[in-house]
Amino acid sequence: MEGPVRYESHGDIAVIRIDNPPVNATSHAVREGLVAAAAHFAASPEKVAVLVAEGRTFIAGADITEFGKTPKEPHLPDVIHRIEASEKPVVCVIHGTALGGGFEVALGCHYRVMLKGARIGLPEVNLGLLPGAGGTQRLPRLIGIVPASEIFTSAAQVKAEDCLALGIVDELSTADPFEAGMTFARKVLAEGLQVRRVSEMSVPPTDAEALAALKKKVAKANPGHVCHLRAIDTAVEGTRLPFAEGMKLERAAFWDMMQTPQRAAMIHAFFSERKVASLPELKGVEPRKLAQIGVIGGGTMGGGIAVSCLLNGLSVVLIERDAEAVEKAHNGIARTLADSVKRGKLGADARDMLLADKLLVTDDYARLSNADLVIEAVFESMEVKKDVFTKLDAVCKPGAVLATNTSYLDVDEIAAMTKRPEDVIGLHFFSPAHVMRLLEIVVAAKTAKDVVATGFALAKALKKVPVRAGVCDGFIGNRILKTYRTAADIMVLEGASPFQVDKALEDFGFAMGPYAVADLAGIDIGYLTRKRLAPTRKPGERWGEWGDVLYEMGRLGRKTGHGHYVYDEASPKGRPDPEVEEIIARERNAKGITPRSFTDAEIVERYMAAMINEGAKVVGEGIALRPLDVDVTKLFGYGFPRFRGGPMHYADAVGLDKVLASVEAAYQAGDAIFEPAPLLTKLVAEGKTFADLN
Ligand code: T1G
Repeated sequence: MEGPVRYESHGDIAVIRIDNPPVNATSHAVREGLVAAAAHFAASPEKVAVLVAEGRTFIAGADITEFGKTPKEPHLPDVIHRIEASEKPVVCVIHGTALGGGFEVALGCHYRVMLKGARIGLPEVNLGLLPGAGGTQRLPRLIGIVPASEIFTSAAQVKAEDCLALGIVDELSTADPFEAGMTFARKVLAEGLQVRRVSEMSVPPTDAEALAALKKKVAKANPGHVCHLRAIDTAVEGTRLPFAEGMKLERAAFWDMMQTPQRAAMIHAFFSERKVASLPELKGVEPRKLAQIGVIGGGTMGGGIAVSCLLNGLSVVLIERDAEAVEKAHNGIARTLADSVKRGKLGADARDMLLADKLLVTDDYARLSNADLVIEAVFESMEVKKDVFTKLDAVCKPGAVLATNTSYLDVDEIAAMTKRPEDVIGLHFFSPAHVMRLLEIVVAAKTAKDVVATGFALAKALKKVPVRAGVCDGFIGNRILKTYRTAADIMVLEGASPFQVDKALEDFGFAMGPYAVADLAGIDIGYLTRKRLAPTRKPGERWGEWGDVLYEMGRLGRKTGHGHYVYDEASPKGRPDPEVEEIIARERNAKGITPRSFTDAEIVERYMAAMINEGAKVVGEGIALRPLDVDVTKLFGYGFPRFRGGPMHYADAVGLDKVLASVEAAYQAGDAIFEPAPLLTKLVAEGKTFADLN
């Protein structure tokens, strides 16, 4: 047989081998090949078949590059039905990550062998979908509706040991996939095992309370999403029907989800996350070696960066200014690692090894002499950074990469402080640095290409999502944040309550509204930013100053238990403080503003107009390479709702002409932040979309 599916005869055992790199996705050719192989097996003398895949993983799912195109037969559910309908047993071998349609193929086989270290999962909800090839109908029959629903609504990957315990697989193996399959096939022959179809099994009893509790938890964890609850309902209703009817119900539900804007947005997010990590300009550029990392500053950011490096196999030399700060930094890192142990993310022995062998915290800069890359994470002051980079220039070996974690300062100016500007780059982590996946890689004018490649290699090593950024105040994320935060302040000055603004944006899907974020980050951060930006403000520009009043009152947000919200035992998540409304009313009064009411829809429209317009400026100025880089930045660093795909994808969905109209309407008041972006105006004039630039 030609193509990505081959058929081999090994005596009484047939081996059906899938070879469709990079992840054996069930492309049209694979589906056709599987149908042909099943027919060949039925007509051949072999008594048992082994289904196995080449490369690093069993089937990793349906081929998502085919999504959005007209589906071609044979459809995956029909392919799986052909395999399951075989009169002779089919054994599949799971290695790597059998996800989505890949796991569904495995469920259609009669026996399942799994390699230790392998994982299964049904991550369709991460794409705005639900399992569409029998996952909602077979898995519940195998392990029950509630355990199955937990798997396909969490998109979690389930370890081999747990799969064996749950009864999802029959055996674990440490052999290679082919050997593991052959061994089990010989067992089938020796014991005369017959076909065992999951579709013919009856569903184990469902605990109604557990199901209700799961639905409540899923709805709370995925506000605004439709696919999670639809998946559970499909499993509950479908498995009450004869299997074939249940499959029809699942198919209908799957195609409903396929049509949703959420599916388009989440597929966009999926592919964009991969596109940002592979820059054409870096093709063939060899990154520099990365074994030992230096970190300057052991505070929240420096400590988090050190932990991220330690958890990903890199050794760390962390510099603090004196013995007391050294001890404090070391204890902070130890506490964070202890937390990882408590949450089961790290073994206690591994933690001890990291602290003993992979981490050195010292006040001696000379210990950086062998560092391959050093990340400075000290106070956001150009003077302090100048001192640090002058020292680094003196002690670091030739070829060491010198990185700054600054969140807005001029990386060109920092590079100019050294004799090696070509080795200087910005690596902007987001707090907490060992959790947040976004890493802005800020490329200065003189940064060498292999230093950029090294930044991307570090991102991969740390499992971060890297976005290339140019040099400007705030790079991509914080520059856009400044704009839509100002837009929110203007609406509050004009009459909206900050609490209404937060609620409207949380209903839109943001993890938190801007004022809850301000309380979390610290009102002092906002205060210092406003002071820093004040000289750059254009005449007549408006922005909120009540934050300065809160700052002067010592109300710094969560860390003091009081900011825009009051945080105490009664309301740990914070309750609106009516006194903030009085403070804002006084500011409106002093500025001669007569307050007006806002609808939630207007709040969202204006807020998003500001975000999209600034995003268009950032792309137009080349600070971000493409609109999708802005989307990824907001998705992975700022809690933008994934089911809306990012601000630029959302803008295309709304229609750029409508967005431009919102921007122009807001600009009537003369606020510079709403000056229409040239790129946005150009795309509307040409009838194009941001997607055309991706
Ligand atoms: N289809 C096509 N290409 C895929 C793919 C897929 N499902 N998954 C990955 N790729 C490409 C990816 O774009 C990249 O390409 C390369 O493989 C390596 O990926 C009917 C409808 C499997 C855990 O959601 O989670 O089945 O950039 O960089 O970090 O019910 O890829 O190299 O050219 O991510 O080692 C369900 C999604 C689909 C799995 C590997 N399946 N993929 O991670 O490599 S919907 C998924 C992943 C479905 C059924 C429904 C990960 C991975 P390139 P990578 P990785």
